[in-house]
Amino acid sequence: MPEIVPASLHPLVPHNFLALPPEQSSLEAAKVALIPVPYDSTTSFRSGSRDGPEAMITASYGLEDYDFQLEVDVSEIGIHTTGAVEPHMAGPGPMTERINDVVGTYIGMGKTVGLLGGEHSITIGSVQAHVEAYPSLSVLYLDAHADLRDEYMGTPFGHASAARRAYESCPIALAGVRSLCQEEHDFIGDNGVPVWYWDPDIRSGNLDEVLGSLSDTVYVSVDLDVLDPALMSAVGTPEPGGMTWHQLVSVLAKVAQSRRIVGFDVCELAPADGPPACSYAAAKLVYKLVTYACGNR
Ligand SMILES: [Mn+2]
Repeated sequence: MPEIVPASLHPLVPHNFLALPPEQSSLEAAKVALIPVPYDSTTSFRSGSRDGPEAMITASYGLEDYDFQLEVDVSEIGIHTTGAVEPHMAGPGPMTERINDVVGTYIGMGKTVGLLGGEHSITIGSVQAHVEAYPSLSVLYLDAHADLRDEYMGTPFGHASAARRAYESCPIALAGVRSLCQEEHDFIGDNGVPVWYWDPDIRSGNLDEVLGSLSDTVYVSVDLDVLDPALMSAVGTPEPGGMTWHQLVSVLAKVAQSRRIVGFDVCELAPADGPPACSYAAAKLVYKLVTYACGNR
């Protein structure tokens, strides 16, 4: 039973995604569990994504509950914002296991899980937990970088290896890539990993082929640096070029039309590195993913 809030407390903003009242944000009432993961221990260029989850939650207060494009009132889906996952100080390996455990627990409760990052390494544990629950899972990995290094700066569980670890769990397709090292280029070639390299015209190239490689059950992982830094400068590794907002949303819409999105994450928001509009865009992307995952079931 959602708790009753006395009328005198109504002006207090509930501290959760979309600032929802208990009847739309309690664990029992919600279809979706959003898990904040304020973690950026393996970030190599600039840190700051540990502040990403909090910035997304605060920015979400300003979002309209109704998505006019999808004709869905997102608040009615029910969104529970969980407590933040505490960083594991024994290193990225134990942190991956911790995320796997937490995500698996919420999936076990029947929730659709979304992670608020945090750096991109948090995807590894989340994908592992989702594969366990959905054996036919595939991953759509939207990122300016390939993140396919076997190891980076002494760990196989860092942000630069997130796609590589995910690939070991289930099929993965990369989109928006515009920066990679020789090792990653060779790995893509040797293993036939489906990659849509960034192209300003999203109707050209092999995007349809790459999206077509996804199975029916999809986990969407977004590194916000897939967007043009002109729009999204608040990321640890801004890479020139990149998608516009509408291009990114239309890729997600395309996937949602023919596939079931069962989980997602939005990573690498480092709010101090950019204007407040970046946190707002990140929050809106989370909201879109909630809707694509649950809005038309
Ligand atoms: Mn990236």
